[in-house]
Amino acid sequence: MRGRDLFKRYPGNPIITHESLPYQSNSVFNAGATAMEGQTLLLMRVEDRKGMSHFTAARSRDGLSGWTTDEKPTLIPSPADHPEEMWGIEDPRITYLQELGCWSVTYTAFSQGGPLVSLACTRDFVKFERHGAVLPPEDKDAALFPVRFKGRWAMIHRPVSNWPAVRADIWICFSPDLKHWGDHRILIPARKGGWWDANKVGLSPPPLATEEGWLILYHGVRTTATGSIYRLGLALLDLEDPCKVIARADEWVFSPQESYELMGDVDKVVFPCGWVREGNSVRLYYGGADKCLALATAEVPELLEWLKEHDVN
Ligand code: BMA
Repeated sequence: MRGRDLFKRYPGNPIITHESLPYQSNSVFNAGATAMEGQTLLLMRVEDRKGMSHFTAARSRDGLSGWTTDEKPTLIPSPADHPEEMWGIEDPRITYLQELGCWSVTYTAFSQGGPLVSLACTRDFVKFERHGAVLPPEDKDAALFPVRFKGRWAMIHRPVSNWPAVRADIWICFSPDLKHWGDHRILIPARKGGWWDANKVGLSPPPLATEEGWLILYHGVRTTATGSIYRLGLALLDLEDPCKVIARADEWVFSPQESYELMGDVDKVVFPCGWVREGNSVRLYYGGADKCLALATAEVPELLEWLKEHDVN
């Protein structure tokens, strides 16, 4: 099977642009996604014309078209009681926590000290209960698993280190209460040298439960003479012990190709923050070049089969 066939772009892409929002903005991209009351809900990152981001919800019956967007921003930065949100909130990832009957939203808060991981919970995507900053800067690309492991919640995140040179690996940590996080360890390291995912990787959408393990879609950032290229790769974690990486593919599976991915506010970027499974299919929602929102679909069994063929873990 050829990697380029795994994710199929929706012919109506881009599905949402800043021109289609009910109020003026600079861009709409990097949306979290979930199924809710028979609809697909996107929590979209909207960048305003001051440069700061907030979230606005959009809903669709089939998850493909007919999107209706909240008339006003759904969640705005609240620097008065959360100073870490002074320069905006970005890149939400949504996980439904059945045990608590709510959705967690992990997002990047752009603080004075740099980007960090914040957490909020919601039951309706109207009211949000903030848990505040859960991991200090620089840290991004965080998402919760939907279940506890041996009594503890688990979160994937992506701190940045400058040792021995700047590098960014995917980490995992655990918490008894969603507030205090510990047992930090590297989960998926960036590769080195000439690899497409050398030096900087990060989780894209939250881990997806499959029959064979937690499916991980992550981004790898390649630095070139003309800038970065954001591409996507696959890995698989053990269902019982998410610290165990069962497989990791060698090649990327999705890369900027269409004009709305190649050209925007940041060129050559595909950046998903959400996917929704329906039967064997998955709908992947991704930001195109930090400007618009696009959709691609894939078959989960095909992703798992391809991952096995390409495993170099
Ligand atoms: C990352 C994040 C994303 C963005 C990407 C490309 O660091 O900030 O929000 O889409 O860079 O610019």
